[in-house]
Order: sequence, then C-alpha cells, then structure tokens
Amino acid sequence: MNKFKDLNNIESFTHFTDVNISDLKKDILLKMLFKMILIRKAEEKISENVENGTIKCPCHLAIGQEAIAVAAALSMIKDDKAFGAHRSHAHFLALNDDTFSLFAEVLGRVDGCSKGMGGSMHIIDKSNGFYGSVPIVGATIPMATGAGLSISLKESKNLSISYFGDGACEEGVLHESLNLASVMNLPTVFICENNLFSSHLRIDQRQTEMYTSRFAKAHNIESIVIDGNNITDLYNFMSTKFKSVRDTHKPLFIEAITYRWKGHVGHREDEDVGVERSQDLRKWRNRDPIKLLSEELIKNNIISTVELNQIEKEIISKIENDWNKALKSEFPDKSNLNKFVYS
Ligand SMILES: Cc1ncc(C[n+]2csc(CCOP(=O)(O)OP(=O)(O)O)c2C)c(N)n1
Ligand SMILES: [Mg+2]
Repeated sequence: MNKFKDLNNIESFTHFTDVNISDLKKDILLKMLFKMILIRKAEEKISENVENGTIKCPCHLAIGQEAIAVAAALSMIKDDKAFGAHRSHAHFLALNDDTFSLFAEVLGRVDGCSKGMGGSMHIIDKSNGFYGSVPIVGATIPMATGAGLSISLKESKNLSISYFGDGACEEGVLHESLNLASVMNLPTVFICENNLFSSHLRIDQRQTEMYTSRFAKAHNIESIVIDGNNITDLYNFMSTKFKSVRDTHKPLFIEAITYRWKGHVGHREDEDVGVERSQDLRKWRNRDPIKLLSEELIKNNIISTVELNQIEKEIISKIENDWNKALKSEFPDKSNLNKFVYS
C-alpha cells in the first residue's frame, strides 16, 4: 500500500477539520487571534531583517504553524514547563508576547532573553514556562522527559511539554524518551509538529509512512493526529487533555499536521533544495490558521473587519516599537564570552 498517497493532495488529508468557535468564550478566542497575529508579524519582521542582513544568526521561521504553540500555551498553567527546538520563536512568544527580548536576542544584544549570547536557536524564559530551546535536533526531548520525572517525583499537578518535528522522530533519543515516559508514567506531552519536512527532505523520502504517532503507539502512549492549523480543535483537545495528564501523570503524544511557509532556514519561501514546494504552499496558504480563525470570528459577529484591522494595527505598532528599542540595545561586552559557560 502507498502510505503517502495523500501527500500530494492535501485536500484529501483526512485529519482536516473546520474551525468551530462554539463553546469557547470571547476572551479566549481573542487571545488566540492576538497571539497568532503577534507571532506572524514578529516573524515577518525577523524575516525582513534576515533578508536585509541586519540579523546575522540563522533563523528558522514557523510562519504557518502558529496555532499549535498558541493552543498549547493557552492550555498551560503556572509551573508547567515547555521545551522547544531550533524553530521556537512561536513557542516562546505564545507564552509571553515578549517581542522585545526576542528581537534583542536575534540581534545579539544584551537585553535579549539569553543576554544576546544565544541567538534565535537558544531562547529561554523560565518565568513564563519556556525552559529553553536547543538547535541539536532531539536534544530537548529528554530534557522535557526529565522535567516530567521531576514533576512526578514531587507529585505535583503539572506537566512538561516537548516540542519537536517529524525529523526528530528519526533520532534514537525520541524513542528512548517515549519508552521512559511510558514505563515510568511521566506527565510529559510530546508535541510533534509534523510539517512534512526535515530540512530539505520531505517525509516520504525519509520515512515509511506519513504519521509519526505510530511511534507513540509502539510505546503504549495515548496519541492523536490533529489538524495543526485549526486552533479551536487544538485548544479544545489540549485544554481538556492537559488536565488529565496533570492528574494521572501519564504521557500523551500529539501529532499536529502542519506546514511551514518558509524554507528550512532564512527568509526565502523555498530553500528546500531539489524539492518543489510551490504547488503545496499555495494550497497550505488557504489553510492559514489565522485566516481560518478570523473568518469564523467575523462570520459569527465576534469581531468586525474594522476591529480585526485595528488589532493588526496595534500589533504592528508594538512590533515596530520593540524592534526599534531592541536596535538601541548594546552588544554584550567581550568579557561575557566565557561568563555563562559552565564545566
Ligand atoms: C542532531 C542533529 N542532526 C542534524 C541537525 C541539522 N538540522 C537542523 S534542523 C533539522 C531538521 C529538523 O526537522 P524537524 O525535526 O522536522 O523540524 P522542522 O525543521 O521541520 O521544524 C536538521 C536535520 C541538527 N541540528 N542536529
Ligand atoms: Mg519537520
């Protein structure tokens, strides 16, 4: 059987669902909208400044994938701990809306969330539950699992989250972590953002089927395949299920199918050498998570087009202010070079 028969025909993806705002309060819907637009506009700003050379560090953008991080952040409570990877601006911003410290970090300035010593792939904000990102693919999966072990030993009602991509499922450490979490009943939520690509290789060039949740099944971990561009489905599932993970201390695997609009790294739409993405990209743009939610909000008179434009305007103005403020922040002193290195 060709397990990839759907891959070139996204209309036939069976997990696609319609955004459904019923049962959700206006304040949560507006938070979803605000956070997704903030992340989108912040990453567009970063993209622009990678292109013009102002940002020197490599930036992996998650434009198109915003719904997953926002739904998870809105389902988290105090002392839950999330761990990201190389593509984590959205995971960070969904928790803190702090475009200033993200911009300062990608610019390598002292006011950055990692004091300007890390750049785009080493971002952290423990005070808001983001326990850091690491560019080594798979590296934070055992850290999140370890955080799950710590929560379990303390018998606290919290959880840890590991964000990773479909490519990380090809690393042994994912399988070791799933096994440990399952055997030891750890409250860790494994969120696979399956964007069908790892660097320049599409999933059908690397794996024998499209869905990574089969790895959770192999370790007897409850799993779901979900529409990663549908914020209401993601939120309804996560907000309910996270509660039971905190209560039962059993792991959970969420496979959110999505698509990144940019190439693997940098500002271009398609840096995926040897892979033609333009057809797919056109279709995925129709499944823009922001468009899907805002259309539904307007249709149901939750907001008007004028109000939507106003929200966008306010976000753009915050981003311009924070960007200009970040540009004025100093570069770290050379004496910092070994200051944050431990051995
Ligand atoms: C251990 C390791 N191998 C290879 C790389 C190079 N690399 C960086 S990101 C990436 C792709 C990861 O793909 P995926 O996990 O699907 O995440 P995505 O980029 O799609 O968000 C690779 C191979 C790395 N950073 N670390
Ligand atoms: Mg991927």
